[in-house]
Amino acid sequence: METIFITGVLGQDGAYLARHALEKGHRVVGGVRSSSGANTWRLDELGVARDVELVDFELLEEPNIRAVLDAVKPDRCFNLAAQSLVGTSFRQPLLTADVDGMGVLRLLECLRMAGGQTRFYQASTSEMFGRAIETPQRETTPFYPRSPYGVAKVFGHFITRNYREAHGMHASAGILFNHESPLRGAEFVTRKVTLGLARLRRGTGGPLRLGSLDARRDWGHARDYVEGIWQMTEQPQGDEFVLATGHSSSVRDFVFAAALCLGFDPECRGEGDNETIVDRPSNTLLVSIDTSLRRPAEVETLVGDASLASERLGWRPTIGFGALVAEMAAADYQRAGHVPAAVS
Ligand code: NAP
Ligand code: F7E
Repeated sequence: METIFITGVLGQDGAYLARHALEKGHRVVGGVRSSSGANTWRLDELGVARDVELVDFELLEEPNIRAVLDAVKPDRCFNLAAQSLVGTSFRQPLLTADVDGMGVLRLLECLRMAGGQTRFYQASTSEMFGRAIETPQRETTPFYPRSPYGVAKVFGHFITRNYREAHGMHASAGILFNHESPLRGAEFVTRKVTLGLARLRRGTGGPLRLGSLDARRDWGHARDYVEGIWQMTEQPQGDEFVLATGHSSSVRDFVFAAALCLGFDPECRGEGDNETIVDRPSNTLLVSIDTSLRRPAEVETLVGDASLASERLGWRPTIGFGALVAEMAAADYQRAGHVPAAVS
């Protein structure tokens, strides 16, 4: 039995990864910010809340990191904690840089000072490719981040590589493309859509406002992606791997798929910023455009090539776009029937 330490354990990936590690028979300790309320709804939904040991953890606070590592003595440390909202990073760029960039260095340095034997995983992101220089994006594609979030993550990525090369640490970085699930935060577009349309279907919410329908993403399922994350830390040495499905879909495609799952018959009307999506039979407005929700710089389209992960880790996504959307829509339809405060 190993001791697995997961920062950001209350987030989407943290919850799935905690369950994955528990199923493998390990002790799981999760870092939480009691200052933000430590809401365990995701661990509760997965039925593992009582099996994960929670410790107060803040990436901005080096003495706290040191004390936690000293007490926990992890065999593996998965750094999933981050200010992960791309839009927010434009409004809070310094905080984002401190948590998502310097926070990684603080953690790595504390691990090094503690002996450097802990296997480390850093949550890197396809947002580092930003205005992508080649398609599909792979491990060797140059980075061109388009947000403070992306820029901070590039620092986290390279400092992880540096600690591997300079200090011989077993340090890996997964360049993960968007991965979603019923446990996704409601601020992200996929969950915003499934939750919004489910409430509309239940008659408990109004039409959705989205920044645009054109952006394209490579959307996979978080359950698949935590298996790839785990595999990276099982390798003889640390390395960097892209995890992606290889297929991209637009926000419009996502809205259509979710609307169909929820029994609507969606149709586009109008063009550009006046485009709307309506339910044809009832003439109900489902989605309109709100340009104030757009970001100062946008990542238009991303699609990844996970060949290296397939070759070396034996990793392949098993849940396709249609099944992902159906699972999210069904979960939110259930929730919209009794709207729990935690996901509202
Ligand atoms: P998430 O749901 O937003 O979870 C992030 C977690 O980090 C939250 O539990 C949050 O705690 C915690 N956190 C934030 N600031 C912190 C700080 N200063 N100190 C300690 N903890 C802090 O994110 P996710 O979707 O699970 O993603 C996990 C990681 O993968 C993130 O690093 C994200 O940037 C990265 N990533 C995600 C995707 C994706 O598509 N999901 C793709 C590529 C990379 P609270 O609960 O207290 O707010
Ligand atoms: O946006 C567009 C938006 O916020 C997806 C994070 O997990 O994945 C996530 O970042 C696209 C963007 O995710 C709305 O502008 C349109 O083009 O769901 P999102 P993201 O920005 O791709 C990466 C890989 C991460 O690493 C991040 O941590 O959808 N979009 N209208 C909208 N997005 C939102 N949130 N809300 C809208 O109304």
